[in-house]
Amino acid sequence: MALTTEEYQRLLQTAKKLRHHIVDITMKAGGAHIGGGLSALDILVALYFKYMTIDPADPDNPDRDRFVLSKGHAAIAYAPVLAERGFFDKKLLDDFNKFKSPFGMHPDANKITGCDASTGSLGHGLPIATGMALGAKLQGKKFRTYCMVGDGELNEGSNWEAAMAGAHFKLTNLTVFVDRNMQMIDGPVEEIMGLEPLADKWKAFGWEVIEINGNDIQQVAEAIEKAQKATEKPVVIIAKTVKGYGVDFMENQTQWHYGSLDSELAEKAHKSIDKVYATLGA
Ligand SMILES: Cc1ncc(C[n+]2csc(CCOP(=O)(O)OP(=O)(O)O)c2C)c(N)n1
Repeated sequence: MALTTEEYQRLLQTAKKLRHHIVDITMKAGGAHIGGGLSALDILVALYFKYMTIDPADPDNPDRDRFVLSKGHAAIAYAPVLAERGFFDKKLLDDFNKFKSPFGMHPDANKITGCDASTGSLGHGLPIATGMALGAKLQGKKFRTYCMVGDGELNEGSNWEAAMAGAHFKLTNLTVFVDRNMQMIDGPVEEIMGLEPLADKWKAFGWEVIEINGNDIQQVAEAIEKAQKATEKPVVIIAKTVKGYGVDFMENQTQWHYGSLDSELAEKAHKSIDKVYATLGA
């Protein structure tokens, strides 16, 4: 096991707290991409609360690890993670996506402390992360770059150009997560533009592939530790997740790609989250 019982409990509690926060901000904002935010959250928690070398007091340190949220619409999960990690006051998120707020529906690195890349136009984050990792290698820097792409996002050809480059330049300092929640904006990924056999595709592009349950923090932790030891090939972690994870009426529902909550629905969402974490012992 990568995580001790105490670490696992700490990360579970953090994820639970953040899921409640995401529901609250979505309600206040009048809507957000909550389904893909909730599927991605456990990976963000493992990275930001255990594995990334970062310092909220020194957010621009050139030697810090980098993270690129290529599926930028999941800012509804990413911004609360940065706040919880101490990069800025979480009260600022009460105005998420409001006029003049630094927090729009997609993250802007020029406005958000701790955010390494502006994203939202799908297909651009992995090329950016690949450049960051190549830059580190050329400069002999030790920092690692992590990137998360959506599975629907892999419809964008630019990802595959970056995948070729990552393998060509042997970027073992780059780790990619595919949030394999099987859903995209307008339906199931395999119906809209099928990706299978996805693991074989990445392998053919020269990557080492790890497949996990991406909502199980222990499995996420184990995969990250394995990826950190890569010496030959860059590593992609295909993380099977559930879109809307933790909120029963959102899970695997296409219509919850983007949705809004009134107070009654938010209450139901909070109850569902508590139920899930009760079964996990948190
Ligand atoms: C270039 C581009 N085209 C279209 C969109 C609109 N869009 C936003 S989210 C999304 C679906 C992405 O699916 P996926 O990557 O699977 O996201 P997830 O289900 O994890 O939220 C689309 C098409 C966009 N943001 N950028």
